[in-house]
Amino acid sequence: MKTLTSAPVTNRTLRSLGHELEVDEHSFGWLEDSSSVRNDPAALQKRMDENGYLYIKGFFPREVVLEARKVLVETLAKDGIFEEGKPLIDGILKEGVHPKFHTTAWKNQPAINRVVFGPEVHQFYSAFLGGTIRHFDYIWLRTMGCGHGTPPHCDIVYMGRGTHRLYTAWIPYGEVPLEVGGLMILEKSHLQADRIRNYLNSDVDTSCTNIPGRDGWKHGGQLTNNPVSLRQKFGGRWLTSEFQPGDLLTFRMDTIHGSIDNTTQRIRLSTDTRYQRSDEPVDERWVGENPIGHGPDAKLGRIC
Ligand SMILES: O=C(O)CCC(=O)C(=O)O
Ligand SMILES: [Fe+2]
Repeated sequence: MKTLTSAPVTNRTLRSLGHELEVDEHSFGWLEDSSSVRNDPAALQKRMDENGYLYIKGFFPREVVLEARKVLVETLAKDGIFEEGKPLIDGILKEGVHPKFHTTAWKNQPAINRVVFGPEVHQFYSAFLGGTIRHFDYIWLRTMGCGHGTPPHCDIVYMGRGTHRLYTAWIPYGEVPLEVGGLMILEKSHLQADRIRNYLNSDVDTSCTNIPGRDGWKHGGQLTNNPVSLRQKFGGRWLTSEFQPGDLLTFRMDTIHGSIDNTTQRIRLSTDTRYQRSDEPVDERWVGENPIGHGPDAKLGRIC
């Protein structure tokens, strides 16, 4: 008997954390582009409620994002991570160099601030949230080399001490085809938040002071290290895109996301930044000139 199999969405083999992603149409798909409604706050709200994310292709002027890429690769080049003799702008990493984050290269960079705190973002979130907005000062700069992507997680566990009406903006600096490993979102996962309520209520900077041997920090923030079994459990598809400079992907604090492994020597440069209404409480770990972040001053002990 002939078995019915659904068509693959891509012919590429994709992995996340080393696990081969199922790429049939029930398991994998493309993010929906909302650029046609980018100036319609009611439509944006409705889509955010339904999908847990908004993907807006061509949100920023391309040249503004490419200027930020130039500044970033020039700054990162000082660490000696790029192969010599190749155009710097291509960001070709030396063999054996596997960076993931950079904690300082984003600081005091007008070209990056122009993107992440510029007029497009400001206008967008003000309209979307219906009031004056503010951002976290900390900028998460990802410099992903060949190797594993980011484990599935929800952002709230890293930044939940203020309002939960907080949105992440994920912004690629350059093309991110599938093999370079962009962000992926687990379809409608925010609608299953009740299944992971304990996880969503946790805070990576809290430790259990009453349990001997567990007075280290509770967890690294990931939901799992297996994006494939997670999807099988939750249903829905892993959604991603072949990202272009200028694209914006914004999502909720309880939307499950992770990223695809980079199988190339090309650096995947992206930032993630956060926005909220300014009349709502803010998570103090991420504001100010030198945010304390997950450093020792952020740690809270509690009785578990
Ligand atoms: O870029 C990545 O791999 C992860 C990004 C992320 O977790 C975020 O934007 O919140
Ligand atoms: Fe995240």
